[in-house]
Amino acid sequence: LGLLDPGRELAFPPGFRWGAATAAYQIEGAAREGGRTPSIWDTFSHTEGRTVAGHTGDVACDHYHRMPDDVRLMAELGLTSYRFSISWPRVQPGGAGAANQEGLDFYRRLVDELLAHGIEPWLTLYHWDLPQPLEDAGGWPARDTAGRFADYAQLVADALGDRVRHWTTLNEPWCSAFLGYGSGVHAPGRSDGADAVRAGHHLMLGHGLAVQALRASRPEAQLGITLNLYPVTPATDADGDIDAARRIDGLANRFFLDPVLRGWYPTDLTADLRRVSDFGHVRDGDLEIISAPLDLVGVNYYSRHVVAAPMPGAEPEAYWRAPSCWPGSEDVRFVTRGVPVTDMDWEIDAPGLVETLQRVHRDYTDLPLYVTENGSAFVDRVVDGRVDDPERLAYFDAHLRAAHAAISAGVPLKGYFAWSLLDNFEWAWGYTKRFGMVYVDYDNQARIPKSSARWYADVIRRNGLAAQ
Ligand code: PNW
Repeated sequence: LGLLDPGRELAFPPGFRWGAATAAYQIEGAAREGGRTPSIWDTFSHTEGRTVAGHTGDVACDHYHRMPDDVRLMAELGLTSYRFSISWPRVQPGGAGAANQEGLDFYRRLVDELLAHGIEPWLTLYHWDLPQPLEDAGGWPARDTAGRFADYAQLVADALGDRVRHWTTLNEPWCSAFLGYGSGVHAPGRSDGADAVRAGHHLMLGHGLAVQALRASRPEAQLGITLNLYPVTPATDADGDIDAARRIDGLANRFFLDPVLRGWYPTDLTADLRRVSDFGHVRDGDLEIISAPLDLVGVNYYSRHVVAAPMPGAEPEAYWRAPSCWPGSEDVRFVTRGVPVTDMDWEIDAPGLVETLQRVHRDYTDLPLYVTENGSAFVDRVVDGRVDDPERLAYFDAHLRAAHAAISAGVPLKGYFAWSLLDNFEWAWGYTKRFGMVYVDYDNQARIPKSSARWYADVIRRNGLAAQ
C-alpha cells in the first residue's frame, strides 16, 4: 500500500470536515447537578470492582463547568466540527416524561458557543448513558426501551433541532449490547448472550424509531448512526480459521450493518446464534423501521481482529458458561500478531481503515461516510509543561493516510473526527488510559495540548498532510 507511505504530501478534498469527538459521561462530570439523575454508568462505576481503581465520571474533565474554555480550545485547534453526545438523564431525568430545561440549556449554550466559533455541532443522542430507571425496567433487552429512546429523540429534536444539522442516533451499539449485556465489562454489567442479542435488536429498533421522529419534525436534518467496525482476518487460510472469521465478522459487523443498511439479519449469523437466541423478539415490521433511509454513516475505527478456529479438542460447553461478548462463538480464538500495539493493547493497523471504509461503501451503501472516531491511547508525561506524544501523532498520521487512500479509491469519505479532544473517563479503564489530543491534569483540570494537537491543527489549516 504505497499510498500509506509516511512523508508524502496529501491534500484532502475541499470541504472535508475535520473534527474531534467526546461523549457526555466521559467528560462532563457534574453528575448530580442541574437536575441530572443517574445513568447505568453512574451505577456501574460506583459498584465495587467494576472500573479500574473505582474511578467514576462524577467529575471527569469537569466540562460541564468549563465548556466555554473547551470550545475556545477547539477553535484554537481550528476544528471545523465537534462531535459530542447528550446525556439522556440530564435532559430527561429518569428517562421518561418532561424535559429538564436546565439540562437542555447546557446543550443549547454548547451549541451556540460552537456556532459562534464557526464550529459545526455533530450531536450523538446515545453514547451509553441509559437512565437507570429504564435499566431497572429491563434495559435494552426490553422492547419498551426502544420506544423510550424515540421519545427522548423527539424531546432533543424539539429543543435543538433548529440549530443542529448533523445527528447520529447511537454510538457503537455493539458495545452497548455485547459489552453491556454479554461480557458485562461495560454498564449495566449483565452477562447473558440472549439478552445481548435482544439488546442489539432493540437498540437498532430505537435507532429506527428515532429516525422516524427526527425526520418528521426536522426534515432538513442529516441523520446517521455510528458503528464500530473491524476487519476480521483469519489467522491462516485453514477452513476452520476462515469460518471463525466469518462468525466474528457476523457478530461484530454484520449484526448491525445488515439490518440497518439492508433490512435483514444475515442467515449465517442467526444460525450461529441458534443455541443462544431464536430471534423471537424480532416482530414483523421491525426490520423495515430499522432500515429507514439515512443521510450518512459514521464509522469508528481502532483496530483489526485476527481470529482462529477453536482449540482442537476443547469442550465447547466449557466456553459457553463464561461471560462473553461473542455469544455463540465464545470458543473462537483471538490471535495477536506481534505488531505494535497502543496502551489498550489494540494492534495498530491503518490499512484496516481503508479496508473497512471500502467494504461499507462497496457492500452496503453509496451514502457519505464519516470516520466518527479514530485514535489511540498512549502513556503521556508532562515535561516542562509540555506533552510530547509522537506515537499518537504517528497513529493519526497513518490513519489519515489510510482515509486519504480510501478517498482515492472512490469512497465518499467526507470527514474525520479524532478520538478524543480531551483525555477522559475511558469507561472500565477509568482515567488510566489517555486518548486525548489535549492532556488533562485531573488534579487541577488544566488542559495541555499535546504535540499531536498542534500537528492536527496544522493538518486542518492546510487541509491535508505536509511532506516530511
Ligand atoms: C469507543 N472494544 O469505545 C467509544 O465510542 C469511546 O467512548 C471510547 O472512549 C473509545 O472507543 C476508546 O475505547 C470502545 O472493547 C470500547 O472493542 C471498547 C471497544 C471498542 C470501542
